[in-house]
Amino acid sequence: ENTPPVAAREHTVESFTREFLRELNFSQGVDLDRASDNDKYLALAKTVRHYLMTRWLETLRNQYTDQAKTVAYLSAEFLLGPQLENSMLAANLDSIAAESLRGLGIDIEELRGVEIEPGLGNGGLGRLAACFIDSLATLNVPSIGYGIRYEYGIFRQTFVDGKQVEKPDDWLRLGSPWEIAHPENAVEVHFGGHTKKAHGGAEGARAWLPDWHVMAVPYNYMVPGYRNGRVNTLRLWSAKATRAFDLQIFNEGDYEEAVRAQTFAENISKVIYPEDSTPQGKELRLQQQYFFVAASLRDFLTNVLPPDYPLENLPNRVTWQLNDTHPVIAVPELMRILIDERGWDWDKAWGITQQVFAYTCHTLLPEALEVWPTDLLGKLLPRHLEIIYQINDEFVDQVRAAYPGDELRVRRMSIVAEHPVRAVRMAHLATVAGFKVNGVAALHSKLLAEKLLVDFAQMWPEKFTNVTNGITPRRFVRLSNPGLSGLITEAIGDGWITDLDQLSRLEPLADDAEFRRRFREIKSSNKVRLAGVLAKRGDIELAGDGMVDAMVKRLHEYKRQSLKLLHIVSVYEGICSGRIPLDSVTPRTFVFGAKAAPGYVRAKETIELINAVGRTINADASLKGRLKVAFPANYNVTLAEVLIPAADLSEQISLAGKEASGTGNMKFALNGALTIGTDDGANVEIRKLVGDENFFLFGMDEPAAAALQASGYHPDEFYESDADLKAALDMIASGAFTGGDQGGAVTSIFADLTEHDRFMALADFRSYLDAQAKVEAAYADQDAWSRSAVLNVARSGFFSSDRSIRDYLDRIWKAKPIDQNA
Ligand code: 26Q
Repeated sequence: ENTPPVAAREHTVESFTREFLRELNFSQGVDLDRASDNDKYLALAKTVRHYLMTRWLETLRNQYTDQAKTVAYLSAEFLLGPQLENSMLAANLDSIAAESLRGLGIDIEELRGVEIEPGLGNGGLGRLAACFIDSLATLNVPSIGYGIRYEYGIFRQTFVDGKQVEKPDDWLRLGSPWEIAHPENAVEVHFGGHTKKAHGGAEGARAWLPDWHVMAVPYNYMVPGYRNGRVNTLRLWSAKATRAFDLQIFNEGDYEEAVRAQTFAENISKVIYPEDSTPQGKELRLQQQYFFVAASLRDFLTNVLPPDYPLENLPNRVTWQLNDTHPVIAVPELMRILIDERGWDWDKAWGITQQVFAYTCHTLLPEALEVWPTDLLGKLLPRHLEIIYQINDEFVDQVRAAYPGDELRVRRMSIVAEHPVRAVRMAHLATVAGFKVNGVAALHSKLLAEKLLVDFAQMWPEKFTNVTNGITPRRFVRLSNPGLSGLITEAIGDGWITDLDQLSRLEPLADDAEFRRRFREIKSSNKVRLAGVLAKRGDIELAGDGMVDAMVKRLHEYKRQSLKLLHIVSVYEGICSGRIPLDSVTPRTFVFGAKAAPGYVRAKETIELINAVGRTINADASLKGRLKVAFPANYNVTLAEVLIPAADLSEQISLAGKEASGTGNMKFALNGALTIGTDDGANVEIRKLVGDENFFLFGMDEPAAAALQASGYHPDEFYESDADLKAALDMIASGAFTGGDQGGAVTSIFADLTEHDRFMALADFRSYLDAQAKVEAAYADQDAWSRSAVLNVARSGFFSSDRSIRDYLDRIWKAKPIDQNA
């Protein structure tokens, strides 16, 4: 390997043990024989943290001297997952720590079980941010992540009678050893009030007289590169009331009111919004966005840049990457700083602003685009609204100049919408201000430029680019699949961990019977590991040594968990009615993992129905255990790490043109699952790379789906004309899974699918069933299946987030890794 194993060089099992015991005694205040698992976990975490700290301080010191361009990744979500193992791996302490603890009679596995993962994200977007900061550090790119330290992460999902019930995620209850608070560096963030003409200052400068403010307290997290000595920073902000909290209306010297005011301020970082598709225009959400963005910009300009840095040169020192529109209020915030605080004129400020922001879009659903009513925006951030209006005035003039007389186009493109209420379209603002706009997979970027943002792409074709998402191979292969990692390393060395294209060297081994046998052996021990975890969580069983067929992702209609359900019901109905001989059915466990947004009724009904079908199938002795449905509650990063390595089949079945990319699809392929999927998002690229013969494609492609939608889609025609589909839907409607109950979720889902079916599950049903038949046939030949699985691994190196980050560097950031040897 070319990178020096930093920690291993400097530390021994003995020194590690000494440090661990010192932490136990002097930080936890307990003796080893009295220590709880939590004490031991915290002592271990702090020991590991110490090792990384030196490197962190070094990285921070270099930040000033290097004068390098920094990538500031602004994201309302970072779905980090458990930290202990990843930190040990990065620091090259994993084997030292294991040996040290073994020597003390401690089971390190037990301690890992104590860790509560920080669930500071909803799903794909938040996890992508976490993968990206891992890759940035590993690639030696000076960078900093900025986000929110939610006191409550994504809710903990429980099931009561098969229905989702949300519980607060009190992830900080035992303290987090991975964060370091810096209250002394707190930043004031202002809200409300009004503006007036500034005395002096530049033309157009205004004074903002806010009427309340909160403190933003930074909490730093270490982001270690993989064994390269770099430790970057993730800075998450927590809201704290000022001691003299001066919200006018609460300022009457009333103690109870004062405490209430404090609570009000601290609510800003209290809880993550669990909606991830149909954003509600809630004031608190806007407060969160401005809160972390204002603090982050201030922090960067005053703490990361050298004192008195000339902001004319800002584009040489930073790109602020906007992770979706959530941080877009940064655009008027920078304008405000430059004009009102630094006295710049408008054109100069806009010239710089347009060079430092780039925007990543993560959706194709128009209803998922953020729009803020100007009433609300003006009340909370009056100066920012003025600036947005002015940006829009100039922009609209530009459109008129480019397309004389095309007022419809002007209306379509305007940053400010007039209907149904006057509101700011954040995606338009981001596109106008950003110097680049990227989608997250090839198809998505194409559709962005041809559909969602077509007017903008016509006006500024050079602004639009693609960066296909990726995942970190450190967490999602090396850590989560030690068996496969060992096999790969034995075959090709361990260079793949930081250079995933090297997996292509496994290709010849797909034809090696012994290699395939060992691959299968690993898959099956990963299933045993999964079965153990599921058993511990409840009475969920796997179907013997059968196929593990997994669909894990947020619950959304466009992702079509309902189509998966129709398949399961159809197989079950076929067995019950004698159409399908039980012996012909491949033993298989359908695994679901999915949280529904608490207010998303249809999604919750779908969960209820999946659980109802699962309960029925799992209890039906006539199936002889050949079919099982496992729906463990609370799918999260921790569970993903045991589930994905055990999967044979990856379900990626969204309606074509709706899933921007998907990243779970990549994790499965890299762990040797075959995909059954539509021609959507990154599936398109996966299929191209792994080959048609190693991928089960089905369903309409995007043009076909768009055409069917446009011609008038009638799901009842599919229901009436396909006997199997009808039988499956009728079985659901009959109450067969709900103890005879034909109301509630049953009626509602049946009616929706047969009457509306917005995402055309019924239209793709037959094709999906045919593809599932091919899956069954292919799985029957285990040797051929494992050949395909190995080829999936060998050909998926492209999906490393290291490659994504290199693409961002080349296409967008124009920043360079620091040359370590320089
Ligand atoms: C916005 C405003 C108010 C409240 C919530 C939100 C909000 C929060 C989260 C909106 C969207 C999200 C998350 C979106 C998301 O996860 N998108 C996914 O991003 C992945 C990474 O690019 C893609 O792979 C997925 O295709 C895409 O669905």
